[in-house]
Formats: sequence, C-alpha cells, structure tokens
Amino acid sequence: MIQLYTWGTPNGRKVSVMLEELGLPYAAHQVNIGKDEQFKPEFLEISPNNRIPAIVDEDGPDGNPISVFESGAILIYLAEKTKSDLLPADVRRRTETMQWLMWQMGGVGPMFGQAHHFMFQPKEDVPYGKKRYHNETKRLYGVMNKQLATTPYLAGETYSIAYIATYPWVSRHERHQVDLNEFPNVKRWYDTISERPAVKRGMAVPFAN
Ligand SMILES: N[C@@H](CCC(=O)N[C@@H](CS)C(=O)NCC(=O)O)C(=O)O
Repeated sequence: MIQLYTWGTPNGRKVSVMLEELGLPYAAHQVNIGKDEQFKPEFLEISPNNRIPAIVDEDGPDGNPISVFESGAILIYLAEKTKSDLLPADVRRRTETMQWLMWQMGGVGPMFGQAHHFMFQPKEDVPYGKKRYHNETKRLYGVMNKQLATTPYLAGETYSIAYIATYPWVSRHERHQVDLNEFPNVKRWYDTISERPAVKRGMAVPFAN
C-alpha cells in the first residue's frame, strides 16, 4: 500500500493522477499547507524540504518501506516500480520523456508558482515580479504549443509522466490568466487528456484548495 501525503495543488495532483493511472492501491492523507502542517516533525521525516507531495511505499524495492519526496522523483519511482510505459524503457523515448519532465520540474512548476504568488499572495504589490513571471508563464505555454504542433503528447507519440507532471499546472490556466485559445495545440491536448477517467479521479483526490 502507498501512503500519499498531499494537498489540492498542481504538484500534489500529479501524484494522485499517476496512482490512478497505474491503478495502485493508496491512501491519501491531507497536509494542509494553509495551516502549516507541512512543518510538522512527522511530515518532515518523509519530506525534509517541507513541501507536498510525498509518498511512503510500504512495499519498497527491498521489501522495506521507502519514502520519496519531490513530485518528479515520485513519478519516476512509481513508473519504475510498476515497469510502466509511462516512463518508456527504450532509451530514445525515455530521454524524450525525461527532458520534458525536467522542463516541467525546472520551468513550469517554479515559474507558474511564482506567477501565482505575485498575482495572488503579495505581501506588497510588485509589478515587476507580476510581469516577469506572467511573461515567463506565457513563454512556456508558447514552447508547449510549438511542441504539441508536431507530437500528440509533450514527449512524443505516447502519454507519459511528462504529461502527468504538466497537466495539473495547465489546469490552473484561468488562475494565471492564460487564454488557451491563444495556444490551440495546448488546448487540444488539454481537452483530450481531461477526458481520461484516471485523470478525472486523480484530480479530484487531493483536498480542496
Ligand atoms: N519541486 C517540488 C515543489 C513542491 C511544492 O512547491 N509544493 C508546495 C505546494 S504546490 C508546498 O508544499 N508548499 C508548502 C510551503 O511552501 O511551505 C515538487 O515538485 O514536489
């Protein structure tokens, strides 16, 4: 059984979507980051960076429990545990998947996150910060739109963990004030994948935000 520690944010939802896609049994536990529950000592033991999501797999690779934090590392761990084609074994397809996963982890997550911060939680109004991260968010949508003009999914022909990592962030497009009609390939991709039953279930798991 996998214990999932999460909250209703894009990074949290990546993991519940993945668990639903894989059909793995899991129990979801809420870590209310609005109430600083991410700083509780018992949570810090499995997630020392005080961020959700984190998992504990009671049936780890050597039969002993293993804990994993960082959503990208969790997606890779779960794909490898189940030998899932969501992280292809073939080196070319695996590398394509990993590069778009890293693009999400190093670009989309931090930049969209900062856009949300400056747009909605400012302790002071910082117009330069708002503009900088909104522009960077739109640049990343442009990169995605170009990539999706030639491939059905971000990392080639098949659905993968690169997509699972990116989708929950795009689901916040209204919040970061991006009109998907300006990025028609992203819109097609987003609308298609939104229909996947596992995506619907996974997006509904973490707790309201
Ligand atoms: N790179 C990390 C980012 C995780 C992250 O930023 N989580 C946020 C919610 S989306 C969080 O737990 N924030 C709590 C805090 O800032 O103290 C990942 O992908 O897992």
